[in-house]
Amino acid sequence: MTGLIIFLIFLLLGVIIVQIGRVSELASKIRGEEEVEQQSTNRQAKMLMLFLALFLVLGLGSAYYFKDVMLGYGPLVAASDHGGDIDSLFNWTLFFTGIVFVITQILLFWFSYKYRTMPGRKAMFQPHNNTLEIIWTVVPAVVMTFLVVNGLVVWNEIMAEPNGEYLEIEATGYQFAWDIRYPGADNKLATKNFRLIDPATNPLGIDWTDDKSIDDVILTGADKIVLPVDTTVRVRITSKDVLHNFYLPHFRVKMDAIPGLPTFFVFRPITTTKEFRKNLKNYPEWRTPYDPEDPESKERWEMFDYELACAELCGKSHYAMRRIVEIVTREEYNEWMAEKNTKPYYRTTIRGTDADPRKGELLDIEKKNRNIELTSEFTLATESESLKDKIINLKNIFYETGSATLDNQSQSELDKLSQLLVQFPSVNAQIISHTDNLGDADLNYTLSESRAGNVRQYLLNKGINADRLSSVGFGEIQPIESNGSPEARESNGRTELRIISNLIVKN
Ligand SMILES: [Cu+2]
Repeated sequence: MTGLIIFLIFLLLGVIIVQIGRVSELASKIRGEEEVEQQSTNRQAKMLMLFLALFLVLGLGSAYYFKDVMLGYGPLVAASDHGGDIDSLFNWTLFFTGIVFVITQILLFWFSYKYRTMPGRKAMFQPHNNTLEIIWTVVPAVVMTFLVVNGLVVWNEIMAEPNGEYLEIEATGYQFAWDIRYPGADNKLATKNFRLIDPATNPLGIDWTDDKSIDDVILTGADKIVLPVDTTVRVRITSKDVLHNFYLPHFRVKMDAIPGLPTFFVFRPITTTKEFRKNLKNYPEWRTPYDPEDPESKERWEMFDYELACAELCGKSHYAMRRIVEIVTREEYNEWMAEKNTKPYYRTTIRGTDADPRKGELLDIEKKNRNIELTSEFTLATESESLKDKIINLKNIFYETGSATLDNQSQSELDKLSQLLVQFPSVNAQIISHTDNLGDADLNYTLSESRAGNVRQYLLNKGINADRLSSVGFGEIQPIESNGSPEARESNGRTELRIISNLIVKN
């Protein structure tokens, strides 16, 4: 109904305008052409002046009225260190171009009013004027130089490589999301190679043979990007398919993500999400319900989040690249990161699978962790009365297939074991070897005997007294699991250490 009424109003307005036109046409015929033309010129000149006044007042007024929803004015102050510099650059540019804009508009309309057609008035012919040429060349040149030089200074400051400590993360854009990579405990991102990209197992093409890759953490999907306040952050920005743009509006960070051409941005967040919300609360328009339909819903300032947007129209789901960014205190960040660090991508998704180029190889971190574990198992075995605790499964002792020869991978475990035996001189122990049930039982028995013997010999070579260490092989008769699967057989073929006596020497 409202629509129909509005339509009718416009229709009637149209009819009125056409009718007025006809009336003035008739009037002109009666009064004579020239006089009518002069009247119309005068009227148009006055209307233009009115338009100028309205245009300037309404235009500048609405810009002022809506300033609070624009970045850099009102509550949306920059939340990064360099953001203020960028905002002030914009303000200076706005200041100069604003002055020029207002002056030229006024002159444009004023001239068309003042020099309108009049009876007997002739146009002046002015082919050249040196003074004018100099003025309108020098003034813009000076202003432009000021703006450009200032802009370059700010740009060079922002784009400088960080000195001192910084956190480096990586953002890889693709249709239609970002993969965000954190460096993990070592604070270093591993190298990448696009030839290693595999959509299923290695979407970023990370080189798993690079030690730095072991602890890299990848945030995918809707995981929010958490960053610590007052910390320099360097973002490596890349893309896998088309142009994207890494845009953090509240931090005045904006950089293209270009396939094949890595870019970066350095910035330092200075306001946590919580602080920013608190500031928004001071503005009445932010204290309205977040959901206008539901007056009970939270207020807008409470629901505010920093965001990462893609600022390059990259395809039909371009909007879906939005991600929430949360700035937290150092302590909160450390807590969040510690939780993420327990699930690095390599160790949760790649380790031990066919996609793992280091499958079957012990990593340094694994050796280190195993050494800690072995030490506590050994200590427990010397203190505990329970038979179960006294037997330690030496999980990182490996032999060549079907042979008693020790594999090189066993070295770390054996060396730690010899250290422990030196450290606990009162401990006597026995090396026990078991096999799975594949092949001939007698041969398995002999194999286990010589395997246990080889382990013992290794430890003796390390200087352990022969009286303290015996060895025995049980072949396949003591499985810990039924030999149904390859995994079960693998755990049955094992080497154990049994603590036999712990002679406490009293002085
Ligand atoms: Cu995009």
